Amino acid sequence: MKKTSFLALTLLTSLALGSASAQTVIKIASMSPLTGSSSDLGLQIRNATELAIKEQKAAFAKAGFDLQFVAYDDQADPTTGTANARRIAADTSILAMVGTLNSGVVIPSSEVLAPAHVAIVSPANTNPKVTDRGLANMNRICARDDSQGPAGADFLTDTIKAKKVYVLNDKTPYGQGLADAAEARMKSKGVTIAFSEGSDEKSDFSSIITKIKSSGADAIYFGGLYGQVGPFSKQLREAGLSIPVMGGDGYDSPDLLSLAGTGAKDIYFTTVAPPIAAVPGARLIASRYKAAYKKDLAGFGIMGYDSAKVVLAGVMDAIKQSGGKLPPRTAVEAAVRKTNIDKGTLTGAIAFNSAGDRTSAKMFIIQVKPVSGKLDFTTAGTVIVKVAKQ
Ligand code: ABU
Repeated sequence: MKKTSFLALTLLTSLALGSASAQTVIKIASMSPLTGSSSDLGLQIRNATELAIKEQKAAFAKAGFDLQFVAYDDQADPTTGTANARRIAADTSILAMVGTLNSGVVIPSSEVLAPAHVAIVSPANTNPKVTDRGLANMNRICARDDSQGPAGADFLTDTIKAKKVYVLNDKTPYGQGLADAAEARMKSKGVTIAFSEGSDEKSDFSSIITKIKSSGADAIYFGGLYGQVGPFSKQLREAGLSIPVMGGDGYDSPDLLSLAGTGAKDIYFTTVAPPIAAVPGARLIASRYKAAYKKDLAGFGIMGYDSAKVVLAGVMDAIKQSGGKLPPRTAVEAAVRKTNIDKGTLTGAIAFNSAGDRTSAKMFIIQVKPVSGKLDFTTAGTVIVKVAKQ
């Protein structure tokens, strides 16, 4: 190649690169456990957020922005979550975050992100305190445990006809709050609480099982996550106890079945994430998800996808309000709270009340039972939870 044409080519290449990098970068973060015992749910949130962001890269490029995704692993640990939150706050190109899975992580992390005005849309955090603190940046598209606990208690008393219930929780804000809400409802319906305790034990449940046996309980309510409840159920059945186990959305992973093995019988749970069969519009996204991540899209992936859609709509609105320029985080925070989407989401219309709670959220009651000779999740009921706009 002649020296002059080589120089011309170099110039053209750098001009092309220059124009690509001239686009202002907007980053959207996700935060969830990508490692550890609840990573199956955390990866659903991460991956589905990434998918929604990739789908909108072209629209943002047309508006003059290079839309990027950055994922943080909180390991379901509040200290790791708050350290991540400090990094997110310091990276001014991050305008909003989808996450987290664990209420015990999002509560302190959102307090770090609040003064930096980083908007958060949670697909999964159900503890009432998540939104009851009145933070302008904190929103969620899922129902709350003050609805979820009573719904589980109602199922246990009205459908399973439990009379004496042993209540357990995992000692996290989620598990404890959920179990407390269920227990209060059961007590109000005349159910005897055999015993109520918290345990963060992950592998050897023998002493708890001995106590359950001698209590004469006819059912268990366990507020916890599948990584703990799976091995607990396995050991419970191995010890010869066949009483029903009920809990909340923390059970909503296929890994519950593999961890519980043959013990995955008579397990019931409420969940704030829809089963894939309840979301007709999820087929296309589910096939994209499978192609990209070699796993099936599940409930918390659906919730992660919709959370990302809310965040992206808020950022785009804020860009428009800023005359096409990079909006300040405060504008994104305000636009996200004003969300009023009724198209393009998988879980239906999304709007928030003044506290950041979804004005109409759905819950599902799931039963583990054999389907085509194999234990699986089946839907036993649905509950709509409505909250006032203000
Ligand atoms: N609700 C999903 C699981 C956990 C949490 O809220 O902490």
